[in-house]
Amino acid sequence: VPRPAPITPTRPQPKTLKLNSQNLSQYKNVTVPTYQRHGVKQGIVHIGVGGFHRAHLAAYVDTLLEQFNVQNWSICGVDLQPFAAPMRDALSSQDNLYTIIERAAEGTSARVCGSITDYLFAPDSSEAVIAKMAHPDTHIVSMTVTESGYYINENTHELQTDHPDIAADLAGQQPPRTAFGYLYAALARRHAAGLRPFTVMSCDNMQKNGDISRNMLLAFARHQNPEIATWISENGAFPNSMVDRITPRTSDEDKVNLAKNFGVEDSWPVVTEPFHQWVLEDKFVDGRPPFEKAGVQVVPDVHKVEEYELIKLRLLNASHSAMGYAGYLAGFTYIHEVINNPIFRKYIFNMMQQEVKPLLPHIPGVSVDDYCNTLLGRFSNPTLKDELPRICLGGSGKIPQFIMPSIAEQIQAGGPLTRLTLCAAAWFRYLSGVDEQGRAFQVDDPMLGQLQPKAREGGFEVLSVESLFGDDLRGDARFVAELKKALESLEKEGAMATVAKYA
Ligand code: CS2
Repeated sequence: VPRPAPITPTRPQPKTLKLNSQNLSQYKNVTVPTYQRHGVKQGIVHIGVGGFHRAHLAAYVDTLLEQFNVQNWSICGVDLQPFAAPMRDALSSQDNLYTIIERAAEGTSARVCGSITDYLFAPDSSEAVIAKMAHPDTHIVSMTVTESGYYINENTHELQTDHPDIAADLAGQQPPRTAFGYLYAALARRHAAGLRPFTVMSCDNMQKNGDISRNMLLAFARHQNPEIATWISENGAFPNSMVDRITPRTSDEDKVNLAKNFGVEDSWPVVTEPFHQWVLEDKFVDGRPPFEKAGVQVVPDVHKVEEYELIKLRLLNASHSAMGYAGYLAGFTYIHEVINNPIFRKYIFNMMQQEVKPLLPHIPGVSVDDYCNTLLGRFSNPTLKDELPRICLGGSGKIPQFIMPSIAEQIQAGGPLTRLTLCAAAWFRYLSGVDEQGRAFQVDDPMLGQLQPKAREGGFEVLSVESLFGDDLRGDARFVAELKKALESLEKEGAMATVAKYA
């Protein structure tokens, strides 16, 4: 995604203007969309208009609209959960425009993104959302609903049909609660209307995110109507992808600085790093934008996508988790502070090099060592201010994805796994919601009700949760012993001393 040269103005701009279509031409030092936003059809409906979507897919589509004049591919944003009401309010007050603030160590640049041209909020009208997805102009439904939005049992790899949200959707309660409830309702409508299915494009951080979307949706559909399940299975498409761009939570200070330095009054800008990457399997059933023109690595070979996914999830996201839980317990606030601490830096570097790297595939032209060094640079970016609570939230969707598969493979290989195990132990300890000074803090996790009591009994019992951890882990004596040891050390010596011992 091309960007303007970084500018950090030394003098405040004379006036600030509220972000909306009319004011666009008046901003200085800000890249703005010059394409006609109105005539463009919304070929993409995207579920989950959080920071990541707005810094990633929406930014790539904005480039296509601005530079390549694509006509049928703007985005209709959708949020499903009531907690997203502030996003609805922010976008609707500024013609669905928002600013992407790109922060590098060398300076900051700002770009207004125009690719979201409509927005629907399911709690206002679930029917409007289903009708939009079922509309013939919709060719792709993409989603970032977080790892836990897939309701996958990490042990059996099946849909958690007994989860209250899925059970409610399967029973037809209205409005639907899950993405699958909406996808199914819209696809059933397309089936009845004689249309093709849309492509379901997951943009979540999961190994085989397309395959998981497919398997979960088909399981859901089979419970509803096997004929529709077969139709989706035979005619639908679920590309796998590796998505990457570190996107911290937007703070009030970010908004103030945007107004002060760039003159843009935006009620919800998004802050991100210059780096971005997207490797996408070329598997679409009803057309797609020419993503490659905007720099997306569109590849025909699913194995290539899987290799990139493995490298990214098990190095970047695993390192984030390893810095997040232990770093929080050790009293840090931001990722760059953790990685700039020599003990943590050594721990993360050695976890990547010694425990993860030997398990990774070799992609010609991609050096894992360079990849790790780039990661250390990205983590160290002091201007990003990526807060640990963002990294720590939803661990039940992260640890089983980012950490446990490497541990399971090291169990098989008889290889080193202590640093990875410390990361899992730190999460178990973190789940207790009590810090090392005995102060309570809030843990944000959809499974907290089930996990916290176990975490408070010393932590080890968290491993007994069958929907998260496989018998291969529970049944391995070496891993079990290492986990107990790490938990004990965290309890007795604290996170900092334990990381120093394990580094
Ligand atoms: C982070 C990711 O939430 C997390 O655990 O690791 O959000 C990470 O910032 C992105 O995957 C970067 O692409």
